[in-house]
Parts: sequence; C-alpha cells; structure tokens
Amino acid sequence: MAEEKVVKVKEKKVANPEEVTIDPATKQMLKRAQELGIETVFDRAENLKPCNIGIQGTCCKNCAMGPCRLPLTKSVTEGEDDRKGLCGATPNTIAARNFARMVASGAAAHSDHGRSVAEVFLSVARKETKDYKIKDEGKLLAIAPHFGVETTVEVDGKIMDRSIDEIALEVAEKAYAEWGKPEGELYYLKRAPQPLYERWKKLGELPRNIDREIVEIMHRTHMGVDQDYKNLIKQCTRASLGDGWGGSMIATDLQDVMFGTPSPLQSEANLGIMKTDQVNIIIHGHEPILSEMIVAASQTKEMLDYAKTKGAKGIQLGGICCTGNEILQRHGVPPAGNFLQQELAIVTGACDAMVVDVQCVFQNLANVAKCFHTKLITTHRIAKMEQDNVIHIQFDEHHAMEDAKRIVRLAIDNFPNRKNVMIPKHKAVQIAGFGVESIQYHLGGTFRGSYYTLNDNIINGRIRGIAGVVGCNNARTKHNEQHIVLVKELIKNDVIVLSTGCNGITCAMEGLLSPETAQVFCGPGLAEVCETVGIPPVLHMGSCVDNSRILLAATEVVKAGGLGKDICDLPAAGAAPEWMSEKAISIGQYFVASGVYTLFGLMLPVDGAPVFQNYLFKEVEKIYGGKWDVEPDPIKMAQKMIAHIDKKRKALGIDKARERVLMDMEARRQLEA
Ligand code: SF4
Ligand code: MSK
Repeated sequence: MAEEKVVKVKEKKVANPEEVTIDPATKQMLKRAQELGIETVFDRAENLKPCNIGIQGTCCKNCAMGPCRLPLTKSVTEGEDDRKGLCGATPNTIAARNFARMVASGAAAHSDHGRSVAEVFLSVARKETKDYKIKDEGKLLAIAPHFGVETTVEVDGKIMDRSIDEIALEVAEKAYAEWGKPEGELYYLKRAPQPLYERWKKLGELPRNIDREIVEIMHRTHMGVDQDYKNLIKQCTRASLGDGWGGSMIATDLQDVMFGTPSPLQSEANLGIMKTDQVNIIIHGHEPILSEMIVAASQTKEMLDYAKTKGAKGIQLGGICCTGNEILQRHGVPPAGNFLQQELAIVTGACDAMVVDVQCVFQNLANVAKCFHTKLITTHRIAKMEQDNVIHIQFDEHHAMEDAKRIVRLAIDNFPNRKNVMIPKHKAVQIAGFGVESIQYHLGGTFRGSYYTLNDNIINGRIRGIAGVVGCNNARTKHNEQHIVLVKELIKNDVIVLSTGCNGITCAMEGLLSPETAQVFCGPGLAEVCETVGIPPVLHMGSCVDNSRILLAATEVVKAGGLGKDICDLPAAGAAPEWMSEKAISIGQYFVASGVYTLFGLMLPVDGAPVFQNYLFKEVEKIYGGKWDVEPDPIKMAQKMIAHIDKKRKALGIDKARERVLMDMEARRQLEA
C-alpha cells in the first residue's frame, strides 16, 4: 500500500503592523493587505532572515572554487585569525572587494541615470526633440564655465554674449564625454574647495572618466587581482567621486537646466494624497525624463477632458522614491510614500496606474497589482519584469509627449475599473524644493551672493552645525523610526538638517518640513533662525542624485568664510539611518572622501573583517578628513554627530560663541520667569 505523502506546509508569519512602522497610513494599509491575503515586504521580512555570513561581508563568490565563506566566529576573535578562501584571500580582501562592488553598482546606477539625462540634453541641444527645452538659461550659464565653455566671445574687440544654442551644444558635448573621455580628469572636481581637490590630486585619486573607474573596480575585484584592501579603497574613492562630483552632479545640473531649478514650494506627503474621485497615477523610480513629461501630459486639456468622460474629476499624480522627489521639487507633485510604501499604494485599490522607471522598484509590485485593477507599467529598456500582467511602454525622448499621453490615457481608461477602495486619510503639509541657490537666497541674500547669513549663524552658535541626513528605508528596521528619531534629536540640538531621498519623504510625512515645526521641535537657536527667515529646520534638497547639491552647499559654506578652508573643517556630519541600497555605499564613500564623518544605521557589511573595518572607521580620517561609522541607535547616532560637530567648532575656535548664545537664552528665560 502506497504510503500517504504528508507535505508539511510551513505557516508563513505575518508582520505586526503596530511594530514594523511608525506611520499610521502604513499601518492601516498593511492591515488591509493582510486581511486581503496580500503579502508585502513587511511580511517577507518576517520569514526571510539575512544570511549571517553575508551580513559580515566575508562571503566571496568571485570564482567557481567558492563561494568561500569566512564568518567571524568566537574562536577567530579569541585566537589567531587564519581564515582564508581557497585562493588564500583574507577576510580583509573579501570584505573590501564586496564593499568595492557595492560602490561600483551604486556609482553605476547614479551615473547611468546621469548619462540618460546627458543624452536627452544632447538631443535638446541638437534640436532633435521638440518635447524638452532649456527652461533655466541662467543655470546653463552658471555651469558652462565649469566645463570650460565660454559664455562670451570677442568680436572686433568687443565682448559679446554667445548664443544659448551654441553654449548648450558645447556643454552637452563636453558633459556627455565625461562618461568616456580617453584622458584628463572630470571637469567638476575643481568645483570642490581647493585643498580638497589638491588632496585628491596628491593621492592620485582624481577620477579620469565616470565609466572607467566603475569598470576598474570590476576588474580589480575579479579573482586574483587587487588583494590589498587599502588599494581597493583608493579605487572606491575614484569611482565614488566620479559619482558624487561627476555623474550625479551632472544629472542634477542638466535636469535643472531642462526642467527648472527647484525653489521652495508647498505640497503634501503620504498615501492620503490619493483621491477617490480622480485618476491616480503613481510614478516610481528615479529618472525624471519620463515623469516630467507625465506631469506635462496630465495637465493638458485633452487629458483632463478625457478623464471627465470616464467619470473622474481630474488627474492626481503621486510620487514614490526619487522620481517622486524630482517632480515634487520642481512641480509640487506630492509623494504618496517612500520606498517601503510602494506596494501599499496599490493596496489602496485606488491606484489606476503605477509607472516605474529604474531603481528601488519591487518585483512584487506585479503580484500586488494582480490583486487589484492597477496597471503596472515599466518604461525603461533596462528595467522590465517577467510577470505577464506588466505592461511595457518603452519611453523615447524623441516622442516623449506621445508616450506620456499613452500612459496617462491608459490610467484614465482604467479609472472605471476600481472596485474596493480604501485611501488612508493621513497626509502632511510640506515645504520642499530647496537647493544650493534657494538656500543662498533664504540664508545668504542676493546682496552678498553667498552663504554669509548661514555662516554667521553657525559662528554665533544659533545653528550648532549642519547634518546631511539621507537615504532609504529598510525592512530590517521599524519603518521611518530611525529617520525621525535622528532628525528630531538633531534639530532639538540646533543642528540644521539637509535631506534627500526617502529621508526627505519621511520627514515630510511626519510634518518636519513645515516652518511651524521649528517652534515645536527645534532648539532655541535654530528655531529663531527658522522663524526669522521662514524656513523649515529640515531642508529637502531632492533625490538621490541631488546629494550633489549637499556637496555644493557645503562648498558654498566653505567659500563664504569663517568656518575653515575645507569641507572637513566644517561643523557638519552625514547619516543614512535606514540605508539599504548599494547607491548609499557609493554616496557614503564620496562623502567620506570629501571630508565628512558619515554614519550608517543598521549595519555595514564589514564586521567579519575587523582590520578592514578599523581602516574605514578610523584610519581613513587621516587621509580624507572624513570617516565611516555605524550606529544602529538613532539617539546615539545623533549624539555622535553632535560630538563631531562640537569637536569641529572647538577646532575653529567658535565653541565659546555657542556657550554665550545658550547662556543668553537661559538668562532671558530666567528674566521672563
Ligand atoms: Fe574563494 Fe578566492 Fe574564489 Fe573568492 S576568489 S570564491 S575567496 S577561491
Ligand atoms: S529612492 S535609493 S530607497 S533613498 Fe532614491 Fe529611497 Fe534609497 Fe531608493
């Protein structure tokens, strides 16, 4: 008699909505997903735990003799460390190679985004597309000299302005060549403070072109090539500088030239921005080439009239992740959520189309979309999905508006198919759209044309220092909690926060991007400055590539004077409390190499190689003036950042000024009492 086969199906765990997020809209949608039997990232995180060796950074699979796994065990820490891969690779080599490959991937993602932008800009300059134009001529004129492009010309002894078309074409060609020019160095490196540029030069770490440094990481980390962790980090610096001061910075600048330089504007944030009576189109990914066009298409009378024929009162766009940040900064399109909320935007049942381009897009969106009427549309030739319910509409800048209208029409046609809708009420008002230029306007003034007022307030101690807080969410930690606890602790201690990426969206959702916040959460000095100039204590500066704006803002602070001669002299620090993306590693490395003390939350996959870890966490400071650190506790993270800021204030001789300001405040309080 055949034995009955008993197949034991392991019960899948589900996440507890109260424990995995601090955001009420996320809790509500997660509960709904679970009631409907729809699995999300929060549930998967309960069932799939990270690999204990991978998390230490000491698993090598760079050749077919491996994978060689070298975990840090108790006996290793207590005795002699003789761990080796089959080829003899040490834990330092393996962890450094893995780290370097993360830098390469992150730099490639940012820089390929930049390349797409440069290609479209070249089409604009060559007049090959009618749908994109130069919107900000001033920005073009401002960046042209950095590419060695003259903006004037001498004719018969007279200085004449060159035509915008001529300048645009030369800038476009030079910018595009940055990815593969055969010799020289990247143009934008000279935008850094002079001592920083000289340091990179002396170290022999000036990137030659953007692509080459990424390719060289892949070569060096191939089996049997670079087996010196210090030498590998030198290459990480080259590739990451090619990202921050190269591909990302060019992306930001050319996007500003074509789509407009952001300036402060009001918007909202969170899933509550979606509308029951309008067509909801959620735009997710990173490259604003398409999303800009969808914004334009959705505002045409043709599309609005068409929406009415289907019973909708209008078209509501919402962003997720950084393509959302791009259209927020320039058009005020509200973000519907951050990285971990992407599946939940569909769970509302009100998402008529989700349009995705590149980076940070969950493949599981297709499975969630299957449970609703949502059309999931991929648009980029390099980013498709295998599931059969996904529609691919390949976007081409040569017929951009046509493609965008096709997508918007698809969403409108889908509006009557909605069934079970539940949109959370939660949303918050925000002021976004900050950039190097708008900070100058608000905190510097056009008269002096610099960051004078900001510096003055740092010197007199009202503002204790500057923090760049950026980056993702990560399902391995409570959604949004570390971002918010960290940022609140910083502003409470008079540290102004420059934000990008999903941190910006998180702060917006929690209401930290409104000027009124200053009185509630800030220390007295920062509150006073925010109130006087009418800014929030957290300045949202855009998307992942817009971290380049933070580098340039720091450079402007150096230029304005009184706070040292280099970025590493500034009372400043950086953090990515809930990071998850390889792009964050590239960003971290270029901030460290630019002189910034940079802390990551959760972990950094280097624990399994203590010597290499020590190099990143301590020794590199002697080389670059900045260093890496990891701190999972957001309060301790803030304390470490503040201690660093205070150390820099002391070195600058401005620590006493702050003590005086605080004494004055206290004295005033006592007087009032
Ligand atoms: Fe193992 Fe060396 Fe091959 Fe890596 S490169 S898998 S350590 S043999
Ligand atoms: S989107 S890289 S989750 S910030 Fe730029 Fe957010 Fe991080 Fe993606």
